[in-house]
Parts: sequence; C-alpha cells; structure tokens
Amino acid sequence: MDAVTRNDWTRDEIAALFDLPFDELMWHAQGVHRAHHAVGEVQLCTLLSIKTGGCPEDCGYCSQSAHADSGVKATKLMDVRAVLQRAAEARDAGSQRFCMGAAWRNPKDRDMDAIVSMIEGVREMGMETCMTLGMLTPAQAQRLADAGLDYYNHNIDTSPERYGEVITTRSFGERLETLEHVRSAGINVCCGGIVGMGETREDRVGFVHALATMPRHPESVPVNALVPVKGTVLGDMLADAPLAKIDDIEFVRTVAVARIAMPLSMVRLSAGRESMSEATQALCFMAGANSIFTGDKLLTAGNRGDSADANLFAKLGLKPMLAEEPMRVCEAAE
Ligand code: SAM
Ligand code: DTB
Ligand code: SF4
Repeated sequence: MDAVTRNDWTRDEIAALFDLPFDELMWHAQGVHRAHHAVGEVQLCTLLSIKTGGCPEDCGYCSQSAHADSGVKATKLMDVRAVLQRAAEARDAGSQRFCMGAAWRNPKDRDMDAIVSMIEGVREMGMETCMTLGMLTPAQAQRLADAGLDYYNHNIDTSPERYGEVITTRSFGERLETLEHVRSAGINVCCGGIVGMGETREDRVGFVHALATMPRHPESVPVNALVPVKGTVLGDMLADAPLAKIDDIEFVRTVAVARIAMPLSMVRLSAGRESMSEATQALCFMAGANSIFTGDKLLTAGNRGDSADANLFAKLGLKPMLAEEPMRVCEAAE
C-alpha cells in the first residue's frame, strides 16, 4: 500500500476511536480529512434503479426483496436508451458519477450486453460509472472492466458477526469473494454498509474494522442510515421499537471513525439524509464525509432533492467537487 493507509487496524484501536470524547474524535477526523481531501468539496453522485424489486435475496432492510411486503413493484431491466436519458439529466444537473443498481442476486449472462452498453454510453457522456448488480463471477467482473466500469458497489452492510441476522440467503464470505473478483478485474471498489439497523456499538466497530483491514481500502465507502421501510423485517422492527433508532451523534461518530481508518477513501453520506437534520449532516461533512447522492430519489426511497441540497451547500459553504479523470486501480497500485 502507501505510506498513509494502514490495513492492520485492530478492533481495539477502532473501538478506542469510537470511545474518544466527541470533540477529540472530530478534531482527529478533520485533521485526516484535510491532509488528504479538498476542504469543503463534496462529490455528487446520482442513483438509478435499472431493475427494481422482486429480488430473491432476503436482506432484512430492503424494500426490493421478494421476501418483504413493501409494495414495491417488480420491473424488468430498463431499456438502454431510457437509462442514458436519465444519465444525461443527472450530468446536466451537475452530477459527477452515475450509479446504476439492479435488484438481482447476480446478473444473468443474457443481461450483460445491455449492461455493457449502459456503461459505455454513460462514460461517453463524461461521467464516472458505478454499477451494483449483486454477486459477480470473475468473467462477469472482467467484462464490466473491459467495458470501462469505474466502480462496483457491493456492501458488507454490517459486522461479520451480525451479517447472518440481517441476510440469510448469502454469506459474508460470498460478499468478499465478489469484492475480490472486482478488485482482480481492476475496477475500483465501493463498499460500505448501513448504520441504524438495531446493531450494537461493537457491530459498528466490527463493520469499520472489516472495511479498514481489507487488503486495499475501498475507494468509496458508503455509510447509509437505515431508511426504515414498512413491510421489511428491519423497518417493522424499528417501527415497534422507536428507541432502537440510531442516535445522531453515534451516526456521526461512525462517519468520523471511517474517515480516520480509511484516510484516502471517499466517505459517502448515503441513504437516510431525507430524515436527517441539516445539523447532523453538517457534522457528517465536518467528520469527513465528502460524497452524497443527489436528486429526490435513491433506488426506491426518497432523497432530499437538489434544491434542498443547494440550499444546505450554500449555508455551509460547500462546493460540488469537479469531475476528475477516474483513477483506475491498476494505475493507482504501486
Ligand atoms: N442488489 C445489489 C446488492 O445488494 O448488492 C445492489 C442494490 S442494494 C439496494 C445496495 C445497497 O443499498 C445495500 O447493500 C444496502 O447497503 C443499501 N440499502 C438497501 N436498502 C436500504 C435501506 N432501506 N436503507 C439504507 N440502505 C439501504
Ligand atoms: C449504497 O450503499 N447506497 C445506495 C447505493 N449503495 C446503491 C443505495 C441506497 C438505497 C436506499 C434504499 C432505496 O432506495 O431503496
Ligand atoms: Fe436484493 Fe440488493 Fe435488496 Fe438485498 S439489498 S434484497 S440483494 S436488491
């Protein structure tokens, strides 16, 4: 690796960061952030669900699981032209990266031609591309790399110990296998998870520890706040136990610890901003979050919308990050 990133974090060290007095934790996180990232610049990414609902996986948080009763209608894979139209709109609204998500356990080989055309089309518009399609074989990962895919999102979601309580249809180990295929193909990794699923502090420690001890840190680390959806296991559990909702300061602590443990990664303040106060979001940016999803929709859930975000950026003096030529892993290594 390089001189500033460490992959040998112990759980005790991560736990000790979480335990710091809040002021000291923020001071430390800001120091790390300022040493490696442009201050006051936030990357804008836009999400599109290219294939919604009917997913065979049983992720307890997800509205798109066929096991949930969320009312989300299953659709087929979108037409390539319609996807490119949405990408052009996102680019015109100032977005730097276009992230396409499919509610699949894994893509079928018959879907790959359309997926490749989407990647090529979005790249031609000058935007970075990200896909999240579930598990990949090494050959599928290579095909996406050959098409020019910049990032693949595949989250570990929570600590290795908690994983089996949230998802039973696949294992933590299978998640890591796909991440390895993505890395080996030379695609940048986007990997993070969800906070606020009723997990313990120890689980949050384990979650950040698992990311920060990967052989290479993910280039993007999305930290989602659970969007509780009625009809999902976790949405219903939290509706019945409002006290289990994550405390705002604990959420900010998680962002700050991720920033310190993975200094060079983009830390993305992802789902859940719609119900987060502006003050909490401001603390997240101060803690080192430097990427958000724009627009008024994530995949199926709502998002704050561009005018509310423009207003918040103006209040906080934040600027959208300018698009850069995406750094490919193969060039970044060494
Ligand atoms: N099916 C693919 C997969 O699971 O890898 C990609 C799409 S999936 C919706 C992408 C990520 O969105 C999940 O790993 C999870 O971290 C996040 N997510 C899904 N539902 C969420 C919710 N209700 N609240 C917060 N994050 C959520
Ligand atoms: C990620 O970690 N968060 C995004 C992206 N990766 C694909 C997805 C958030 C989904 C929020 C719930 C929804 O829209 O259904
Ligand atoms: Fe399917 Fe992804 Fe939702 Fe899990 S998170 S149910 S894999 S769409």
